[in-house]
Amino acid sequence: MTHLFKSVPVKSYEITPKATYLSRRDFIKAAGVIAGSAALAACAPSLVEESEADVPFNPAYVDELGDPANTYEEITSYNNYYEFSTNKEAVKSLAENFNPRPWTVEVYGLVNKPRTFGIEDLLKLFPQEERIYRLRCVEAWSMVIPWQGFTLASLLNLVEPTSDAQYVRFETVYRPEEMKGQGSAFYPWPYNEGLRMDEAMNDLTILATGLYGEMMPNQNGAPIRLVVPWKYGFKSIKSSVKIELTNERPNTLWSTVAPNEYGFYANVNPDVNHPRWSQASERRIGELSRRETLMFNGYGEQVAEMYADMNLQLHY
Ligand SMILES: Nc1nc2c(c(=O)[nH]1)N[C@H]1C(S)=C(S)[C@@H](COP(=O)(O)O)O[C@H]1N2
Ligand SMILES: [Mo]
Repeated sequence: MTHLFKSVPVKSYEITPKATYLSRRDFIKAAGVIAGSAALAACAPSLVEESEADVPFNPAYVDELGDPANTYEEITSYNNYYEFSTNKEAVKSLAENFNPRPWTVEVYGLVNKPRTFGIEDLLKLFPQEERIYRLRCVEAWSMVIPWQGFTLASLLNLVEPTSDAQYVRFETVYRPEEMKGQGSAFYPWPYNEGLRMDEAMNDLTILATGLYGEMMPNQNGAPIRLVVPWKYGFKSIKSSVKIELTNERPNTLWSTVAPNEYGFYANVNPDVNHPRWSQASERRIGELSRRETLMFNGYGEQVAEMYADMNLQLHY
């Protein structure tokens, strides 16, 4: 299988303390280009190699468009995780006492081999690889995040979906004692999400267990969360405990709360605006000017085919 994106196995000796990486702003300065310009995407990595920046630069932490990853600090202190808070800056401290051990993920439904996995099993069974992906929130901000994890397909293949399985449903843990946001009657807890079978089996779709070579921080969805990089961030459900194979399209929290604003597919699409704001551009965290939003968040080559006969204005 060809990997069109950056995908390297995580080797501990390659993991340099994150503080020694160039910050996003230093990277842009070193590259000698203006943030957000097309030139940056095309030639940033080689420019940086030639610039002999005084801070070590690891080219592994650049996405396949040449965009540098956001800093660990940015990725872990600006989070959407409504189980804790709707305030992105407050999530980190509110999630501090959440305990992601012990943890099990039940994989069941239309499968030949249903199985409940301990998080340790998942870490042992599947080689953890690094994937540097853009994350585009429906609220029109974005980041580049170096995840590590494994493909959802590798897990599903192990449990053997039956030929009736058409969708995969995911559910976040329900722990109102530890997650005070789950006390809010406004949302139908637990958070749930879903993918069509082909989306779930796509090689871009991963279950992430960490970022920047470290175990997943609580605020980012410890100990395991879905990452579907061509869809709006809300599809990438955090802290999953259930994965169900089904022949019915699953309910999803956001399409239940506001069906006219959030559909089942939620593919990143600059041509379909949110009813209350434009989706044509986005604010990359750490950059000053806005950048254009890319169709399928820039992953069209790997995913557009799945939607070839769908009207994406209708199936938003
Ligand atoms: N369980 C759960 N998963 C969730 C959310 C949430 O509130 N609860 N927020 C989603 C949204 S809107 C986004 S943008 C991403 C943010 O992921 P990050 O905090 O790791 O950047 O997580 C998604 N997964
Ligand atoms: Mo989001």
